[in-house]
Amino acid sequence: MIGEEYFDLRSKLGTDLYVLASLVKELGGSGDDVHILENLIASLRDPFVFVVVGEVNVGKSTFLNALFGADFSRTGVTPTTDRIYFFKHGNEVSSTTIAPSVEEVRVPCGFLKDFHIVDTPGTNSIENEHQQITERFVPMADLVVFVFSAMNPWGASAWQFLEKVHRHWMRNVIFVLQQCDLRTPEEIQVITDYMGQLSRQRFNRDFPLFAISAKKAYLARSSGLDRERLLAESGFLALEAHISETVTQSPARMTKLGSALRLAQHVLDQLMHRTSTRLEQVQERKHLIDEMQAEREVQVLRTKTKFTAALDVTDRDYREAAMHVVTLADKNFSVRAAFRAIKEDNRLPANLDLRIYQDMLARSGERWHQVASILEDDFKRFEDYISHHWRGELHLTELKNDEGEDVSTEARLHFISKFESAMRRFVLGLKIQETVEPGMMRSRLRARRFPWIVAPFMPATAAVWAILGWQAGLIGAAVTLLTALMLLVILRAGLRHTLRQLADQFDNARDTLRTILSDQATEETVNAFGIFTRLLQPAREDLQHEEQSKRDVSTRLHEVQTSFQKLAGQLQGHLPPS
Ligand SMILES: Nc1nc2c(ncn2[C@@H]2O[C@H](COP(=O)(O)OP(=O)(O)OP(=O)(O)O)[C@@H](O)[C@H]2O)c(=O)[nH]1
Ligand SMILES: [Mg+2]
Repeated sequence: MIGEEYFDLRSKLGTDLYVLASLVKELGGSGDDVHILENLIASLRDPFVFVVVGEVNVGKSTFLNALFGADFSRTGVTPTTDRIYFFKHGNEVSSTTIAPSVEEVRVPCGFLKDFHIVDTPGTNSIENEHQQITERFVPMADLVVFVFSAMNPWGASAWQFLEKVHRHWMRNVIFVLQQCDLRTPEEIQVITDYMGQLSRQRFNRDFPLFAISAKKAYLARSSGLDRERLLAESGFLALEAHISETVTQSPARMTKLGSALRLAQHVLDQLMHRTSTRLEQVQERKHLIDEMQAEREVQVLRTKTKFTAALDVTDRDYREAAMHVVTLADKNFSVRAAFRAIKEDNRLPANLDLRIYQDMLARSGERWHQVASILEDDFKRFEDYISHHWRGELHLTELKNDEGEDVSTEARLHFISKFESAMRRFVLGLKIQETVEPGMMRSRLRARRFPWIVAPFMPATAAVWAILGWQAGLIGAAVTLLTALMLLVILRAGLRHTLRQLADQFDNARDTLRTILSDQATEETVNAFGIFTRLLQPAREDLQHEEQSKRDVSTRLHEVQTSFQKLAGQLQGHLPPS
């Protein structure tokens, strides 16, 4: 293929530019960068322009068809190219007159995407088109092919035409001696020698000259029979090699690739810089969140430690309250009270648990309100710490509840209500009533039985007194008294025992109270500070996600970078010395 090396470089660069542009877009980069890259991609597509000139019927159109292996230009024995044909790529064949005697023809031929071909009528046919060709097409041409026929290479019009070409553009001119199959190699040698001599005389320079047979080349390409031999004989291989070199060595094109690469490299550098800066930021942010999480845990411990004093004081308060209740109970637990209770059936000490609950609230309530305020203050301070470190990126509006109340205040109120219910739970857990009731019932039963046991002794004593005399009567009275006394002692011992049980119960529950309150306070603190985890965790996950995607992008950018370096190396050999 003609210009394979150039097209290979160009297509690699095009792919890299495309990848880079999509990365810029993906990263939401600047529209300018995307625009630059898209323009670069479009500019790479600039096709090569070949202009073919020569006298009528020398085989210009046949030469073009053979060169590109396609029948896109009409050929024939009579003059067929009657105007300037500008061949470009199109999805279907179409033809538009773009200027008097200039026709733009669109043909669905792949190579026309890279090459625009200008086929011209014979220089000896219509004079007024010469100007158009020299002024309009030659300056835009990468290659101007002068075709001569081996049958008559000396037609004056082609040579005259060449004189009209500005010297500047002559460097793009090559000579093609066509239809060489109609002459012997010796004749061709004579002709080419003379053509060289002539061009040196008239233009003071040599033009690259190729003796070819488009007919044979076309046959080789189209039929495939005896392909190698036909192609070798056609002289096309040397010509194609020269054109390839012209294309690949085209300083303008290579410089263009080079500057496209440089511009793209600049965009890439910026993108890489931005990506790595952002990656660093993201990692920093992630680290910061981890630090804040750790700090949050420490803060929870710190806040919890502040409860110890309150727990100690509450323990003391509890002992006092318990003592008070035991004293209170003591009055109800007297023998007299037991006897009084016979009449009034439900004379258990009323609601001892409610009393101790209220007593505890009265003694320690204020202290725990203070603890709740400590929690609120610590929470606010931590909120400040987070806002400060997170520089407003975290949406602390979330730290309001549905009613728009501060979460810290909510935490305080919640703490207080939870403290009260913990107390209630504890007091219920004491099961005072259950401890006291059996003993009370027993003593009441004993009190109730007392008269029934003691009463029969009285008439018995009286009878003994009457029958056996006063001595026996006295003994009977003593027995009665002793029995009554014994019963009272038993009754009192039972009551003491119950009271002791109650006191022990209170004492044993001290640890439970401490545990319940400590657990409750810990739970409230952990819950309150838990909101920061709920706030930080999604942010951390987002960052984690972004970190991963930035790493992926970075890898892809490095791939483009590597490819750019390779391209730069390849281009180096083709760039004109600066
Ligand atoms: N033997 C031989 N004949 C050729 C060769 N190339 C072209 N011809 C013939 O020469 C004639 C003219 O060919 P074209 O390609 O139409 O020539 P042209 O220069 O485009 O002609 P115009 O467009 O009229 O100026 C045709 O009959 C071709 O078959 C060749 O290499 N060898
Ligand atoms: Mg023609």
